[in-house]
Amino acid sequence: MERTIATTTPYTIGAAPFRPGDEPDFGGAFVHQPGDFYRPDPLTCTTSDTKELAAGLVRVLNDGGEAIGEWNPNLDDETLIQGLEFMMRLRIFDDRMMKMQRTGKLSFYMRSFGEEAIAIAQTMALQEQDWLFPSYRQPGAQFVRGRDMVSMICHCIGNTEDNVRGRQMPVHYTWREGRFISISSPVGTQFSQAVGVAMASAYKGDDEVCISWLGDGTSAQGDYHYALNFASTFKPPVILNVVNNQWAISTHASLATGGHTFAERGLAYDIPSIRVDGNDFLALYSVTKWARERASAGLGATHIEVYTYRAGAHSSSDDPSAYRPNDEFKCWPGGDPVERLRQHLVTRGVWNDEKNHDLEKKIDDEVMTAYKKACEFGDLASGPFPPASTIFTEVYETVPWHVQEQREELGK
Ligand SMILES: Cc1ncc(C[n+]2csc(CCOP(=O)(O)OP(=O)(O)O)c2C)c(N)n1
Ligand SMILES: [Mg+2]
Repeated sequence: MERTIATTTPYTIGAAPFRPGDEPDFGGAFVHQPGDFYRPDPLTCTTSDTKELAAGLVRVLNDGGEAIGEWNPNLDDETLIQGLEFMMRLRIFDDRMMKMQRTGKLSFYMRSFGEEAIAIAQTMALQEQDWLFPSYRQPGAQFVRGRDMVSMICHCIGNTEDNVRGRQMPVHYTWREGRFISISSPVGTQFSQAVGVAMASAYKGDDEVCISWLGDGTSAQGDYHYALNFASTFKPPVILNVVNNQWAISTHASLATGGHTFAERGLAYDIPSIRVDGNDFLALYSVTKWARERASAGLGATHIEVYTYRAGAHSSSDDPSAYRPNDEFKCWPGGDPVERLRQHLVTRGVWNDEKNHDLEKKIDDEVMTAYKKACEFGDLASGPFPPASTIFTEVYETVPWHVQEQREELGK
């Protein structure tokens, strides 16, 4: 990094490369190009075989929209168009929900802007029986698993049809049927939970792989290390992703690494580790499929750094213009994940402006209709909301005496 934070130690601590007013310049392109890296056999690959993959960057889509190299997953047109539709749905959904937040119809919101490919490509590469342990930046996995949008919006409003009865912050989804584990506000807890469930899955002999995601900032939590430690020792079927989107609210990722890539940290735990372009749908799909194959064969965990850029604000409560140049995301060498897959489909001759326009319109209508339907079960301004009694229900199988006492005191 060019700039350093003043420190009393002789060490240099990384800082954000650009601040408001600076001209952001990431060098125009990534150093690593599609086709640069070999794809080791997932069934014989050792940790040391992945050293270069952990330091480098697996990419498939080149700047011309072509799929290049050994990591090309060779997906058919239908699967790719489905992936594009899921990503467009997430982006349109996010934009609409953000507008709802700004007009007082939601209390809080978090978008996946710029990171749409991650949860979508990775969940598409898994099997239905696999378990998802997401952070708040992977709601898109629910679209892949077919969650009803009305139910998602009811949760964000916290109305009577919210499946968690207003107990969680908006965007902290829970969806049992989709094996989408409840999102935790204290960041990082999902990593060790994923490893634990994967250990149980291996113990029972089930082919149920767990996947989890946490952010660059969150990887500084102990939870990250507990998870890698157990994953290293017990070799459960788990895929552990660090989504390096450059920012942890206003703290730059360089403060969390100390020079090496996030992926390289997995090597020290003897876990095969790969760094992948998080804006490249095909590369993400391919690396995740590779990791699943290892997990399913009983070969243990894979550690993945997903290299991307958080294009939007951290949340509806954040103003990034206070700590980074406004147009920094436009200079990101990874580009826009939705545009890149769209360009690939155009290059294959199966997509055009008209199809794109029609799909956008269809999704827009779908989101508006879902929002209106959700409001029939209560809106933020006037309710109705879940009854106060739900503070005491649906958490404990056997209600502890002190909670029972509180409930009686409230008279609900
Ligand atoms: C244990 C804990 N510490 C702090 C916070 C406040 N907090 C919420 S999100 C966040 C930043 C996380 O950044 P990162 O892990 O990079 O994920 P990103 O938001 O970039 O996806 C912080 C500090 C929290 N929710 N939980
Ligand atoms: Mg981050």
